[in-house]
Amino acid sequence: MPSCDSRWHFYFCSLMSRIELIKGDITKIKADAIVNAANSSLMGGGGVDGAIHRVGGPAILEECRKIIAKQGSCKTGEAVVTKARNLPAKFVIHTVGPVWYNGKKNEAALLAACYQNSLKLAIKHNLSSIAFPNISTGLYGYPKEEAARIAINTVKEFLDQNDLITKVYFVCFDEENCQLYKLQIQQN
Ligand code: AR6
Repeated sequence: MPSCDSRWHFYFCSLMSRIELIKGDITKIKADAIVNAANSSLMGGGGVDGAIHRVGGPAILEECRKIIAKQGSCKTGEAVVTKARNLPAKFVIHTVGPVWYNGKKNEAALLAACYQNSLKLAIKHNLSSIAFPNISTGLYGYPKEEAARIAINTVKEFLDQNDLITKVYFVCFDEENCQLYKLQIQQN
């Protein structure tokens, strides 16, 4: 199996040229928005959530606090937006992935909703590039191969019907996810 380069580009048909796979740290990505794999409290945590708040600075948490005060918790599958503060991106879209319960709690639809709602929010804010981490595949325990399939198919379907998003980056932190995404993208 070929190994992942640090930055891996895929250019296939015109649709796939809008999708790019990157191996690395999402906090370094200069997109209009990066997506955070948050929890319903939006009060930060470990994994990519911890990294985004650490690099972005405390103003992101402050903005999250205001959102929660206004609307209550962010439910699984939903998404909200804050500024990205000290990050190179312009905005952070915080979405809450499903915890994996052996597929018994509607996890697949909830995971797809994370990608759909994040993309919808990007369009609502006139953003044209967005970077996703591998939502739910860390602490929340979603099987990585299935999560990659859902992520790619959901994004592809969305891009098919929306021209406003010109670039979607899938940012894989670990080699296993990177290989899985590579295979899935090649199969499309
Ligand atoms: N850049 C990109 N991807 C990353 C980074 C990074 N800097 N760090 C980790 N990942 P996780 P979840 C990958 O656990 O499963 C938090 O505590 C990681 O390798 O961050 O949705 C929240 O507050 C994995 O593939 O998110 C929630 O409580 C992927 O990001 C909970 O974890 C997701 O792993 C959410 O769990």
